[in-house]
Amino acid sequence: MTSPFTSTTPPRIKNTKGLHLLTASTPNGKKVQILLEELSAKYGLQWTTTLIDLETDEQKQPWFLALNPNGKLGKIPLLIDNSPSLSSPLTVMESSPLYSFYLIETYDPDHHFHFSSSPIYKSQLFQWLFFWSASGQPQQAGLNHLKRFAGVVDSYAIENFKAETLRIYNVLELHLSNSLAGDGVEAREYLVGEGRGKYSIADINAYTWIRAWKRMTITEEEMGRFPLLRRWVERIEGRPAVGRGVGEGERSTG
Ligand SMILES: N[C@@H](CCC(=O)N[C@@H](CS)C(=O)NCC(=O)O)C(=O)O
Repeated sequence: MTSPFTSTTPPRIKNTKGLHLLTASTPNGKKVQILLEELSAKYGLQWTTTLIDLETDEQKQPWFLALNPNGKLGKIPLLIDNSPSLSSPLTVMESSPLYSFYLIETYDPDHHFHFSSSPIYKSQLFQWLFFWSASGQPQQAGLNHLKRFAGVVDSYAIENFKAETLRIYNVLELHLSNSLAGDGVEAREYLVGEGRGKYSIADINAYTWIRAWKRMTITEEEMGRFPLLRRWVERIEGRPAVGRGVGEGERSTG
């Protein structure tokens, strides 16, 4: 592998040894920040971050595009692993595979935030990860963009994105209720795992988006239809690593 750095890559990024996350204060950035905080709490994992200014299109600068395998599409989050064990710095794009395959496989050997011993739970983990990333995230992101940033009002598109986002919330509510598992079965606390479930990357992946429901124009009345989902948000919010992970600003551990 050749180095992804160019002569204009900022020194803070180029010279960092170990893990360095290029991020911004968005749900996709924060889902990776949360996992790094969780891994730090469990294993003492260390990393640094650089905040990318999306308003000035810093992610479209040639030095950034050279780092991102997604060619001309400058997007955060982007992780650089410049650990001594690698022959040259490795870049990883796309928030959900970034942490589900790379960070988890490499830095969570004890499976605190995933499932490896059971093919059933491993399969369920990927079902809920992909369900959110492929079905929930694009709808909520579309709603957010059209309602808050598009500059034109397209009521049909907005209603469509909102209806689909709420439909996905309803699927999550039904899943958390465990009602399909039979009478008398307790509601789930987390999306995947035995019984009431175990906190995992499937939860983090959806949480950073769903926690922002109000900002993303979902009303109290609409959210009132999903009491279990609201409690799930509060439960995850209560984790100290989550509180640190959703914080603003550059971060450096160790
Ligand atoms: N599917 C990607 C989406 C990444 C994405 O859309 N990132 C946004 C911020 S959350 C971004 O970088 N926007 C800047 C741009 O599109 O120029 C992921 O999950 O990582």
